[in-house]
Amino acid sequence: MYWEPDKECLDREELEQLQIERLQSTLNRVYAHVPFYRKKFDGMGIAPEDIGSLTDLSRLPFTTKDDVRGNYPYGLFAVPLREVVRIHASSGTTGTAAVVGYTRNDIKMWSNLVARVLTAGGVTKDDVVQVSFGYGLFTGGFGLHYGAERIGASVIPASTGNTARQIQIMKDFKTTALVSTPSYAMLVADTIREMGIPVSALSLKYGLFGAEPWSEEMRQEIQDALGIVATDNYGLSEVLGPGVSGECLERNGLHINEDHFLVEVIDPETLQPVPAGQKGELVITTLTKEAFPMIRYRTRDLTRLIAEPCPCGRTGRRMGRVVGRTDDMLIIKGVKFFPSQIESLLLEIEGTEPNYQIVIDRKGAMDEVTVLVEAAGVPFSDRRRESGLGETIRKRLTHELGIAVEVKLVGKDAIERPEGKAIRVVDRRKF
Ligand code: DLL
Repeated sequence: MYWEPDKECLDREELEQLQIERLQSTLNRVYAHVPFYRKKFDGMGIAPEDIGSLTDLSRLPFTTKDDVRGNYPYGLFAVPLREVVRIHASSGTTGTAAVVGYTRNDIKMWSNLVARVLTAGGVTKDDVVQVSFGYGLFTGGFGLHYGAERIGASVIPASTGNTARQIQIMKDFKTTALVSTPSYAMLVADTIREMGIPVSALSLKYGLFGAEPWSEEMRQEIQDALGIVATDNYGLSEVLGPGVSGECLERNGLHINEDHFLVEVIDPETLQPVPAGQKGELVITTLTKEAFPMIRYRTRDLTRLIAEPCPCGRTGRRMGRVVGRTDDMLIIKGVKFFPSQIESLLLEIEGTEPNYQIVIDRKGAMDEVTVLVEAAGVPFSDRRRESGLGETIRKRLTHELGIAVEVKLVGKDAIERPEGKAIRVVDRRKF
């Protein structure tokens, strides 16, 4: 089943023609309305009309997360704010978050692309869709909500938290499709077991999971525990949010909505394209975004393109599941942050050394984060002050990062530094 069959099954030649037309209009748009791009293009001696074919794409400059941050908050918007009807932001503190905007047309397009992903994952207007993503600046909640509503499904905006209540809702409201992070689906499965509710008491059929990496083993586990068909979907705030790509029921790679995004996979060192099928960094150019167009955005996500046609009939090429990052961004329960965010916070708190280690463990279904912090100024005997400091750090980090973390204070030089270089992250999870 398709949401927009004429577009999802477009002949490749027609698709490429559409892509080049849309690329040219996007380039004209950014050149005319975004000084950052105009300066960059001018500096390289490129005018939008020089890009006459898809192979010319490689002549355009890349855009990075730092470029987005450097233009905080609205510097990369290509329309005046009065035309923007929605603003989202990726995680990060003020000044480091990526702020993204959508026009009314962008929201319509976004809803349609998410509707495609949901339809590919089995969802129809007869479904009851429970969206257990955060509603807020994060694109997950609203993005999937609008897509599910677009299909005509009955949408439950459950948001995150209070798992026992979510399960009660799932049971009483007869939820047929769960939309969340894969790790949340694992928690739901565990909690159902603990509550003694048999899966047969639920009406679940489909699970549509994204926003963080997961493995084929995790898919099997979730499918077996919840008795559902689970598909993977991918996206990122800087180019849209969810709706960039998603698996069909074949569950063998994520169909990219190529009529709206141009994708490349490059070697992150040489920045040259890698041969089809080979792993590299995904680079995305938006083709239809009005408020926040993106030219050659380096996602830092590692994946590969799958050129072979899919039995489902969609012609959009597929990407393999995301298998890693080329930077040190951490994803815990779908929340993204960088070790440097912890570092700058510690620098603000008196009595701590900016020497720390982030330990991530997966206990059962959920990730647990413990931050070891060297606290030099605290005599070890002074237990009360010590725990006070630990609590202060815990509260600040939890507040700042948006996820619960544990803090353990350790003595000066307690964190090992092999050859003087600290190991900032110990990730014991297996994907
Ligand atoms: O996570 C958008 C989204 C919401 C996608 C809900 C799917 C479902 P950001 O918060 O900007 O946006 O984070 C984007 O998350 O660059 C990847 O590193 C990671 N990511 C997203 N989807 C997947 C996935 C949303 N299916 C970053 N598999 C991306 C692995 C994913 N990683």
